[in-house]
Parts: sequence; structure tokens; C-alpha cells
Amino acid sequence: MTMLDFSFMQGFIRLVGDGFAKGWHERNGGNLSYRLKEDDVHAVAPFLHDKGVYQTIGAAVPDLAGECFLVTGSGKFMRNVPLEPAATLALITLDSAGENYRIVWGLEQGGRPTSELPTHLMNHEIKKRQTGGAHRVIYHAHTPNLIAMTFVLPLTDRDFTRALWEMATECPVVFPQGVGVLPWMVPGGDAIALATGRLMEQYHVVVWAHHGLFCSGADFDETFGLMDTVEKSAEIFVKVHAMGGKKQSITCDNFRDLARAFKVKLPDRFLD
Ligand code: 2HA
Ligand code: ZN
Repeated sequence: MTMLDFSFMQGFIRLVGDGFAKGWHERNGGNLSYRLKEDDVHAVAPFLHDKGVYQTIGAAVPDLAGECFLVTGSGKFMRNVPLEPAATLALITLDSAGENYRIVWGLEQGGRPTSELPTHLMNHEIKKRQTGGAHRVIYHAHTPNLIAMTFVLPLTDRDFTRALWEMATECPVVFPQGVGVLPWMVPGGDAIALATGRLMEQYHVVVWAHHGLFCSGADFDETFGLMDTVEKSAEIFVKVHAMGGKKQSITCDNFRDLARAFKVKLPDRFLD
């Protein structure tokens, strides 16, 4: 048994490899984090070291105090993660205040957790509360078609939600809350973390204009599936516009019928 035999580790590595194969992770683009279950934490204990020193997270996340996360490393290439997981990933634990972290496994040749650690952890804290602990995965990717959309559509939740819902019938069922949209912001700091968090209170998907997407989900399949669904819809949007734009589309009454049939609640503000 090694660290790489745990199913959460395999699920994490598979997601990263699939994201790279999709073309979402040029160079060191994108990052991923997973909040370990109690069972995971007990199971991995024999494989951890205590050489790591506490460092500041750059954000306070008291509701995550003492929790353990698997995260991608800052500057590490997603393409290399399946080949060298112990050099590109880190397992970190948070202190009892939820203000500092230390590395207990991984980044064997040195390094730091993802530059987006404050955003990941602040959003894990929000999602843990909002979903009663169900959500454990936060994923950021540079999805090209969605990024292209942010150069032509008004940067509002309504414009993006309606455009994405209309481009693929499954979308309102997969993300009935819609998507939140942020204007361009400097990556990596607490300003983008706070702004993303405000939108994550309402949505599981947040668009970072001219940059990429931020998604939350219960497990690796659900979170990857959400990213994939949004990006595929964005790809159809790009094709439709390249062909001269919509000539017909799914109507508001169609959406209402869909909501009834699939028992989802679509916010009225997106249906007029
Ligand atoms: O990891 O994607 O947003 C590099 C990034 C920062
Ligand atoms: Zn990014």
C-alpha cells in the first residue's frame, strides 16, 4: 500500500489528467483541491510526516480548522501530475484556528500549494456550510470556449446563465442555480477569493472573465462533469456564433416545462 493506492488520490489524479487531455491546463494553468473525509484522514495517517512548518493561508477559515486537503502545487504543470504525483501535489493540514497550513505529504522536490489556495479554502468553507458537508471538491480550469464567451457577452450572471442554458438542454438540469460571473480580477489574492465566495453562496459555477471557470461539487465525477458540461455548452455557443448566430432557440416556456419534468427549480430572474 502506498499513498497512490487510495481511491481519493486516484480520483484526483484522474481528474487532472482528463482536464489536461481536454485542453484546459496549458503550462501551470488551473488548480484542484479535495477536502478529505474522516476515513481518508485515518487511512493516510501512517504515510504522513511532521516536518512541515506552519505557514499563513492568507485567509481565515475557522470552519475548516484541523481539516486536511489534497491540493495541486503552485507552478506545477497539470500534465505532469499523473507521472509525478508526489512532486506536484501536496497534502496539507490546517491548524486549530484555520489560519495556517502545513504540508504533511508531497511536493517532494519543494514548492508551495496552489497560488489560488485562499480562494480554494474560502470556498470550501462556504460550500461545507451551504451543502451540509457534501461538497468536497473545488476545481479551477482554463476552459477556452467559456473564456472566449467572456469577450463577447455582457459580464452578468443572467447573460451567461441564459446563453449556457440555451446551448444544451441538459444545462438547466445540471446547474439549475445558473452561473455567477466576475469581471477580470488579479488572480491569486484575497480580493478574487472574497468575490468568488460571494457568488459561490448562490452558485456552484463561477466565471472568471478572460481567465476561466471555478466549480464546486461533492466528488470528482460531479465536479469534472459540471466543468465539462459548462465548457461543452460554451463550445456550442462559439460554433453557433461562428455560423452567424441563433435563428431559433429554447424558449422560456420550454425551460419551465423542463423544470417541471426534471423537478428542478429555475430562478424566475433568468426566465423572462
Ligand atoms: O495555477 O490558474 O489562476 C495558475 C492559475 C491561477
Ligand atoms: Zn487560472
